[in-house]
Amino acid sequence: MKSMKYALAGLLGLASCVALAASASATTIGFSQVGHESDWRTAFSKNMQDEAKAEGIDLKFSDANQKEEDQLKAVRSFISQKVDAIIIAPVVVTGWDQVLKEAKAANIPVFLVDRDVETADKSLYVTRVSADFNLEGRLAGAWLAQALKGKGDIVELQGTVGSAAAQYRMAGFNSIEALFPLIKTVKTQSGDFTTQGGKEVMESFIKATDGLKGIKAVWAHNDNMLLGAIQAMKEAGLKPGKDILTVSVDGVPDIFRAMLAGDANASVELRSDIGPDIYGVVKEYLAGKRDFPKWVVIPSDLHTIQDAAEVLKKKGG
Ligand code: GYE
Repeated sequence: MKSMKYALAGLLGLASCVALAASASATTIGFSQVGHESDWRTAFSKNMQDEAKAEGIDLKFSDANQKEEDQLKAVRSFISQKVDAIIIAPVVVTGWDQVLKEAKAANIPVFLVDRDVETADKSLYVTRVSADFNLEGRLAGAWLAQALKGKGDIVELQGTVGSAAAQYRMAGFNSIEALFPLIKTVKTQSGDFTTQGGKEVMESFIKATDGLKGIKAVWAHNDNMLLGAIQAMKEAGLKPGKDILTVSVDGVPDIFRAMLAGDANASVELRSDIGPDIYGVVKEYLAGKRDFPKWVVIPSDLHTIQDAAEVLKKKGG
């Protein structure tokens, strides 16, 4: 009898050990990130990694260098590693159906962050957590229309061709521009969301327009391209922030520094500290919740020289 008791106690002990081990084994998440093309992206990657550590998540982080083929490879490797969930920030909107089907067949839930995908079957991902890029474009357009008093030619630096961030921001901005018959975008080209890209495109605009003759403003789909464009304009002896008004998106520390130096005018802030929002959704899903909106919207707002110092301080700069 006594030995039976011991055996039973031993068994119970073993069972609770197994249970403990299971609850202690970390959630494994694969995250396919766009790249490291901008200050916003780098800050977002850092936030995702720091937050994973803080929450005890085993994060498999993959930087795709702005190449969709690298993202597809990363997602397939996450599937073969049997991660608990996959998070994708897609470089471009097209080309995702097949790999999303493969994840579904492997019973691994997929979550989109930041950029969007175009897919015929929205059940291939759980939800998307991101800012409203179209609204960001509208906010930028509304500020600029007001600053230009409804009149003036402008040039545009587009983000990565085929990316949701570039497409939706452009559409939002254009919907506002369309309300003002005397505001016209006379030059537009992609600078691929990088500082260098923005600089080179602006140099070519300067050449093609005899030193931006008649141009009143520049609209850039992100701050880094604008920072490059500011360099190009200054090198050409122009005065960005004064003769050429500027508006862009992201709200990275350097754009507020540029505002304080008088070289930039306005930026729509895109939050980069959204790791907790994303992991929160993933964890709820893994705990059994199924009822999610198809889009969890992160708010964005516009900043100018009026609050540049304050915002920069908050960002630790
Ligand atoms: O604005 C830009 C980045 O997809 C919204 O990508 C994001 C954009 C962001 O590289 O800086």
